Amino acid sequence: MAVPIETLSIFAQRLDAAAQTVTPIPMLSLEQTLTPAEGYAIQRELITLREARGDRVVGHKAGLTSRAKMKQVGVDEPLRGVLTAQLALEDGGALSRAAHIHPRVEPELAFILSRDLSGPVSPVEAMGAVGAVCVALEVLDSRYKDFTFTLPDVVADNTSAARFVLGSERFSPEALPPLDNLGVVLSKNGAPVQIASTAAVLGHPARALAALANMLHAAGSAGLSEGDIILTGGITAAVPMSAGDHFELEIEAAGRVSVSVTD
Ligand code: OOG
Ligand code: MG
Repeated sequence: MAVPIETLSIFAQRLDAAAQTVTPIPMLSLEQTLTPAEGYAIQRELITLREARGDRVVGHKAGLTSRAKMKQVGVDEPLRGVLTAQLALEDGGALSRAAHIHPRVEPELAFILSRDLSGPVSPVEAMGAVGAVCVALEVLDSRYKDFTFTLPDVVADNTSAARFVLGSERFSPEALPPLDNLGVVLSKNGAPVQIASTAAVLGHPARALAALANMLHAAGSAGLSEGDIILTGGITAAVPMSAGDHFELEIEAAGRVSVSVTD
């Protein structure tokens, strides 16, 4: 039997409160079996709660688009989440450790769309909607205890989205080498902690963008819009963040971005 809409709304409020009070909660699926579609309904409700506080949607994220990420969290299908204005941090900015439950950071390639994009689309068609490319650090902070969840749980929690930092340099896709094999180095306190290639993201990050547009289409949701910021998914497993840490990401030809962690 389908979960009543009131229950989905209570779950969204619970996740919202967990983030606001920096207090982890037990997985929702321990209390109630949820389908992926119900997870997305809770996610939508969670975004509505944020919008009611003056936040606004600025883009979308694809998640679990690399083997390294799927393996890290034990969920093996790509997911989608929503990026809002209040999640954005400036390049070189500071993240408060105390404002997060158990933050982790991961390296990503980001796209900014120069036109609307709706599924079904191929990766080549999707790439045609990309106006700019930049590097990005995504900070994840699962609202669930021990950073443990099932697919519907993590979808409900807006795919653990907490903050994102875009590199200040933007490149037109034509100005860059092919995006299917760019070197990636994530450093912590000056030493590399993750070294990889953009190939890890479904062979080419454009596939993650197409998958995102196609997931939205399959769900009957609105497509992507001109100006949207798109995170194409963690290229490596995410790294825990502690107060005092400084993280820097460099992707070959696509620039750098950094974030520091304060108490
Ligand atoms: C889920 C979010 C996944 C990505 O880029 O793979 C994600 C998680 O790891 O908590 O953002
Ligand atoms: Mg991510």
